[in-house]
Order: sequence, then C-alpha cells, then structure tokens
Amino acid sequence: MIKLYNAALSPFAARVRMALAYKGIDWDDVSPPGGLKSPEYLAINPAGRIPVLELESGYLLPESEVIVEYLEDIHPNPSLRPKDMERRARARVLARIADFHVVEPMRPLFGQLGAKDKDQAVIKASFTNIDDGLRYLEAQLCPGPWAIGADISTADCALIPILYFVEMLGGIYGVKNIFDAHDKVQAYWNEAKVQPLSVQTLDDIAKGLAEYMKSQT
Ligand SMILES: N[C@@H](CCC(=O)N[C@@H](CS)C(=O)NCC(=O)O)C(=O)O
Repeated sequence: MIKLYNAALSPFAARVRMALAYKGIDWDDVSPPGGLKSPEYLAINPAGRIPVLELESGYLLPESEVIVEYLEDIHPNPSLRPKDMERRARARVLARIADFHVVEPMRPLFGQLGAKDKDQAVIKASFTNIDDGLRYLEAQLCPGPWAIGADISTADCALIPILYFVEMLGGIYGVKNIFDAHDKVQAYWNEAKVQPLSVQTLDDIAKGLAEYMKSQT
C-alpha cells in the first residue's frame, strides 16, 4: 500500500488526502519520524517538508501537486483531470496560483503567530500580497460549484485547503471578510467548502489544528 508522510494540519498534505479520498485509494498514514527536520526525515525529503508519497517501488515522491498528478495517472477513475484541454490547462493555472500567489505570501504569517512582538509591517505586507494573489485567482476562476465549473478537478484539491487557511489567518489577525473584494473567490469558497469531500478534508485540518493548539499550551 502507498504510504503518505502526512500531517493533518498541512494544506499541502490535505490536497493529497482529498485526491486519495475522491479516488478511493487506500493509504498508510505515516508521521515524519523524529519530526520534519530530523536526520531520518531529511533522508526521506531533504526539503524537510510534507507531504511525501512513498510508492510501492520505494521511490519517495515529494511536492503535493506532482503527487496529485501521479495519483491521477495511476488511478484515472474517477478523474480529477478535465477531459477538455483548455479546462485541463486552467486547472493547472489555478493550482499554480494557489501555490505561488496565495500560499507563499501566507508563510510569514505563520512565523508571526508565535512571535511575542508581532511585526506589523510583515503582517501588513503579507495580507497585501495575499490580496494580490486573490485578485489573480479571481480573474481565473470559472463559475462553480467547482473551480473550473461543474466538475471537481485537481484545482479544487489545491484551492480548498489553502482558502481555509486564508480565511482562518484573516480571522486570527483581525482582517475581516478577506474575500469581500473578490466576488468570484467568495462565491467559489461558499459553494465549494460545503461539498461533502471538502467538509471531510476541512474537518481533518480542523482536528489537526486543535491538536496543534493543545500541544502549544
Ligand atoms: N511545495 C511543497 C510545499 C510543502 C510544504 O511547505 N509543507 C509544509 C507543511 S504545510 C512544511 O512541511 N513546512 C515545513 C517547513 O517549511 O519547514 C508541496 O507542495 O508539497
């Protein structure tokens, strides 16, 4: 059985879990041995990041979007890859926007969460950059319920966990109604987050978050 080096809280691992669940693929849930930066785990992924999928051959495949594409290749039914070539390209664009233009600007906010003296300039810059990313996303989203229209795709596996974090961080830092200036993103988020597969994926993240908060107290 394939093994996933996983953490419930990770939006990148959640992307993979969502694809596994949609496709009905059984998998082994493995925690990074000794933590993400332990020598054991750095031998598994020198980037010290999750997720990593261990294939039956023993090959260790990093990078969530590549993992999702791999799952689609080995298990094409039910499919997360649109048949129409333009939609297929659009799904890839959306996943890229999620990774490079929405998640990357969020990273400094995680660093600030535990900081005693929060750097307001860093926080402000992050939210400005997230807003730019959401504007980019707004221009590319299709009418829903899913990111490229009627059918779920790899783009949804990328976007749903990430938008959950955008909303959550907005709440934590007091940025109200973070999607307000982006009608299509807001409409997408409202519709997509209540789909049963999204609910299951987001519940797992919420459980991971609750455990993390408990471990911090
Ligand atoms: N591009 C990677 C990003 C993975 C990533 O950043 N994972 C986070 C967890 S959400 C992580 O392991 N962070 C630990 C670190 O950056 O030190 C992917 O798509 O898999």
